[in-house]
Amino acid sequence: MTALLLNGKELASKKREQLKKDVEQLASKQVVPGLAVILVGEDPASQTYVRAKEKACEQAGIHSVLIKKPNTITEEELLAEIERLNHDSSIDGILVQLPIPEHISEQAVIEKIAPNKDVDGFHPINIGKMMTGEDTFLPCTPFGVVEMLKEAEIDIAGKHAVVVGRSNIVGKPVGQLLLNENATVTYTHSRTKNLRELTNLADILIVAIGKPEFVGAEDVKEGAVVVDVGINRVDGKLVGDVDFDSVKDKASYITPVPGGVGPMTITMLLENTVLSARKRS
Ligand code: NAP
Ligand code: L37
Repeated sequence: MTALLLNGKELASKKREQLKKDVEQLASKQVVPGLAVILVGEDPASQTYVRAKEKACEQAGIHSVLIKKPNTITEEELLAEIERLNHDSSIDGILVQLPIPEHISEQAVIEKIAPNKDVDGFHPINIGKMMTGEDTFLPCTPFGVVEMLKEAEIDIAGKHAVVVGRSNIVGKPVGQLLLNENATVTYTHSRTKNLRELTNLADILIVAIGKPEFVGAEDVKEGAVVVDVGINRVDGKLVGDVDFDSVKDKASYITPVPGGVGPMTITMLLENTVLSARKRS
């Protein structure tokens, strides 16, 4: 079998066209969605993603401000910046690009963001709402993954989804969203003993570990849907956590890297920002 491509880049661009129209409609009501992105330090990957987010906002007509802070910023200063944005009526969404320097508490930063501006969906209140299936901001990467599956009309209900990786930003929430869609979910991680047996049971396999081409054809069930969240730079080239060339002959659907989940992550951020602006009171 040769897998069909889950083309994130294409879906992202279709969604961004629609967003542009939504933003125009809001503008006729004098509402311009605003996103503030805070970048601390000089991490090259984060710089690339933040730049891509700025550009995407610009194309969609979303007002965006990039706030760059040096590595030496104190936690107190960063929290004060967030507090200022919480009260800025031109800002509907606040995103602090992770990772942040070790001397600053990630949890303190996330909890400082007003839940109604938390377009990353990382605030404990929003995580709680996601778990109970209440309407809330969904974390961008997991949200993008589910949107790709839905666009391809892949049935999730009743399927066995195996998630490799349990980070707060990808693995845990993507498993929760698939559970909300009535999948049976298995989480795996670095302490899992029979990892490759478990991945072989997956109807839907989500891989988010950050290990280049970790999952090969032998780890995948014939006909499985394979979503590769990983982004690794190897010899100047981007590769996922899945060995695309071998797995594509066994899977029914597969996401490429680049051009898969990455562009969807950015698009769902824009969607969350527009959603937040719509709820502005
Ligand atoms: P992370 O915070 O580093 O977490 C990695 C997870 O993978 C951890 O749960 C870890 O287990 C698990 N893991 C590591 N090695 C493993 C192994 N050999 N076997 C099984 N599990 C293993 O990473 P992340 O932030 O979730 O990101 C994962 C990947 O996705 C990275 O490549 C990142 O660049 C990419 N990413 C892409 C997007 C996108 O939009 N496409 C967005 C975010 C991240 P423990 O918990 O036991 O340590
Ligand atoms: N929302 N996203 C949010 N909050 C965070 O705190 N760290 C983080 C986060 N992660 C993130 O933005 N990841 C991400 C990863 C990849 C892309 C975008 C965002 C992306 O566009 N990837 C392209 C290739 C980009 C490149 O050339 O490097 C792709 O096609 O996959």
